[in-house]
Amino acid sequence: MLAERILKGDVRSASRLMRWIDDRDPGAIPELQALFSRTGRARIVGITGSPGTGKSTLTDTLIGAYRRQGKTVGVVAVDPTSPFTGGALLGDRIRMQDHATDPGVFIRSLATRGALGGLSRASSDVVRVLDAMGKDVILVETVGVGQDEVEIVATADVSVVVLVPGLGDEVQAQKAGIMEIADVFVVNKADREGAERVVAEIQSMLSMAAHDARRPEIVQTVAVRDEGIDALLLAIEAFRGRAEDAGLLQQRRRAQAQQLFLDTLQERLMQAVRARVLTPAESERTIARLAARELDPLGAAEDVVRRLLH
Ligand SMILES: Nc1nc2c(ncn2[C@@H]2O[C@H](COP(=O)(O)OP(=O)(O)O)[C@@H](O)[C@H]2O)c(=O)[nH]1
Ligand SMILES: [Mg+2]
Repeated sequence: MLAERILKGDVRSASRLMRWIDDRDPGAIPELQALFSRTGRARIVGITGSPGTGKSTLTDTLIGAYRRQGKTVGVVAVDPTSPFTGGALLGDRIRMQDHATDPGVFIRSLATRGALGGLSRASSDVVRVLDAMGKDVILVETVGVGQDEVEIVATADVSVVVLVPGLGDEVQAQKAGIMEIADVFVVNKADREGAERVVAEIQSMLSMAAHDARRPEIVQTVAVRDEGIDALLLAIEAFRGRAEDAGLLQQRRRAQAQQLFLDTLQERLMQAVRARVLTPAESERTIARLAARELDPLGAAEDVVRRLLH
């Protein structure tokens, strides 16, 4: 099994399993099962924000900072804007080349060929492989756009949201989705005009929020010059400490376990349905009858459930 070799530190087996995960190859399932009991140790940090805000540059500098602390690092870079080639990540790969020969660092890009919802699933599966490999810290870089990304970020212990000056009403625009999940705000490109204004906007948004362990810190960085990275590390650690004390971390891990269980159950049930009841031909027939209004969706679903149970 790949899992055994991965647990012994074999990097090529890990790469192989990650490729299976990315391709949604069912061979990955028993391997992930075998690894599961060896996961749950790593600290998972999500980094999200609009394209071009400097997430990869920040990730790169964070890798360096954690390595200086003697920690091993895993990275998952998710880019859904590039479903065909994964080519958008080429720049990231080149940039992170410095770490490519460091055995304490493992970087994986996800091309995310999977179907809807497959993205967050694949990402959390790859995180689990890195965790089982014994990486101390796992950085997950995602573009903050859709529901998938919100779900990916929900698998992290700490979520860092990256904003930059000069994108107009950045804070307002992002408010609906990704802003609520921020544990730490980074205002990157602080070398540019307007960083203070972005900080003020975040502050005014936060003044309406509760003053508890959840209240995020705001850190200004210039990722290209490695400035503010120590402050960012401190903010990440401080949040983790507060979250642990307030029971938030345990609560999150429980929610993640619940999500993982329910997602897996759903997937498994659909497999069983397709294998036993809803063959492709049967599915076609049902859909045609629905389209012709000879059948209603609930009735059709009830029929499938009844036949699955008998
Ligand atoms: N001026 C400035 N440019 C930056 C900074 N951080 C990143 N960049 C540049 O912004 C561009 C996008 O960075 P990248 O890390 O690829 O962003 P991503 O799409 O969020 O991963 C690159 O050209 C970086 O060199 C910064 O702090 N200041
Ligand atoms: Mg990037």
